[in-house]
Amino acid sequence: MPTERNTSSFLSLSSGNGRSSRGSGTTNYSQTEQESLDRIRREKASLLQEIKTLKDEIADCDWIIERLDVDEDGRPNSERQFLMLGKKKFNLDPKKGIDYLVDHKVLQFTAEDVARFLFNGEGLVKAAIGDYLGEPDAFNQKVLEEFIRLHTLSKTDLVSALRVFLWSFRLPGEAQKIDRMMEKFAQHYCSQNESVFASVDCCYVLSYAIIMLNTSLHNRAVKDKQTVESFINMNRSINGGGDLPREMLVAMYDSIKSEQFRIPEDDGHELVPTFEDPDRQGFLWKQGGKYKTWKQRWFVLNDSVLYYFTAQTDKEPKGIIPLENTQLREIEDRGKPFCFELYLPNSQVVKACKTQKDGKVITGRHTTYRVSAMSALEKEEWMRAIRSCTSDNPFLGMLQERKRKAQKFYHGVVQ
Ligand code: 4IP
Repeated sequence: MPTERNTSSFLSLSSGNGRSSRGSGTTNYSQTEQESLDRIRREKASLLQEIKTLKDEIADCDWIIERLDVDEDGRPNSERQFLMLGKKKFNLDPKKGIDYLVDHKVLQFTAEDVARFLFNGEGLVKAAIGDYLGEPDAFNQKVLEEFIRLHTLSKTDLVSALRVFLWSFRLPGEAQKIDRMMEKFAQHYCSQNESVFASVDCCYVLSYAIIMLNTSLHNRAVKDKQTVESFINMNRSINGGGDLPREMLVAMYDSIKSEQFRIPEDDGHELVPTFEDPDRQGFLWKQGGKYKTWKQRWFVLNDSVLYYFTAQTDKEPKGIIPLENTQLREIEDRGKPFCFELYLPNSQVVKACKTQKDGKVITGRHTTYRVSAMSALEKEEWMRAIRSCTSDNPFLGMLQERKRKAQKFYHGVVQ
């Protein structure tokens, strides 16, 4: 609050009228100053009165609203309040939230009603929706089916359908859960677009390929961007043993290239991890392919791809090894301790590429990528991190299985 002295100095600045002399210790105002001061005091008092009246009115309204919404013990009493509280509970613990809403008769305990609530989604955390839909419990699974059914996908191309579907909740991180959701999505898509794919497996595999393509094209850290030809090759024979129309795959590629998927990121599960936060990085010794010399290289494991660099600060990797189909084993080597290696069955060449000194990119020549860690512990940690990206990974394993099924469908069913 301004003191009288403050007010008077304000007056002296603002009025600029003639003023009386000021004695030391007491303040004398001119008549004009005094009149202004009185007027301001009156205005201030009137404003304070107005503020008080408004505050009282607001308090009255609050009181009325509260009385309307709570019972005499002060507990929420209206559907609106139950709904608000239920949503808050759902975001912290989805099952408890649904139970609360059912107990308070905001929701019926039917898969349809719960699915509609999740599909509407207002005020709900998308990760919590994903967690609830991913639960293996029979009721949750029924809700998942109803939830997916609420998406109208007919006459929608697969990329657009995935854009809508993957935005309605956050995919959980667990392989089995992702598998269940993508399976039901593919079933629903195929039931609404009957003649597009030869099988649900084809739709499932292609959906996953599209998600991977999105990562490849839009994750700045992925240097080796997937080309339209490699996208087409990747999806060879998945349509009941035959190929999908080239124009369809090209259109999908172009759509993803021009507009990346929006994926909800409101929790810690990363469907699309970034290179800034790799799964693991550090120095390892790597044995050469043709000449078995050992070179110390900086390795980065990110998004199921192992990169190696000559120096830690290098921007361009020297080599890139996608891990999807590789296998991993511990190995003894006479030259180096703490060894393990990536390999393929039947001594096939491991899919990889590397940049030569002249800058030319060529395919790798290794039948095994043998590396040596700096300690037993580092070896263990590297192996654990790599194993989660290789074919030992349950989701990638499931995807491979699905791909095999999609490719065999024609021979198995039609012939
Ligand atoms: C080289 O040996 C290096 O070990 C290379 O590693 C390796 O390439 C070569 O394998 C291997 O012959 P020398 O340097 O003694 O010639 P780096 O590229 O890390 O320097 P990659 O990258 O494939 O391991 P081949 O298979 O390219 O010959």
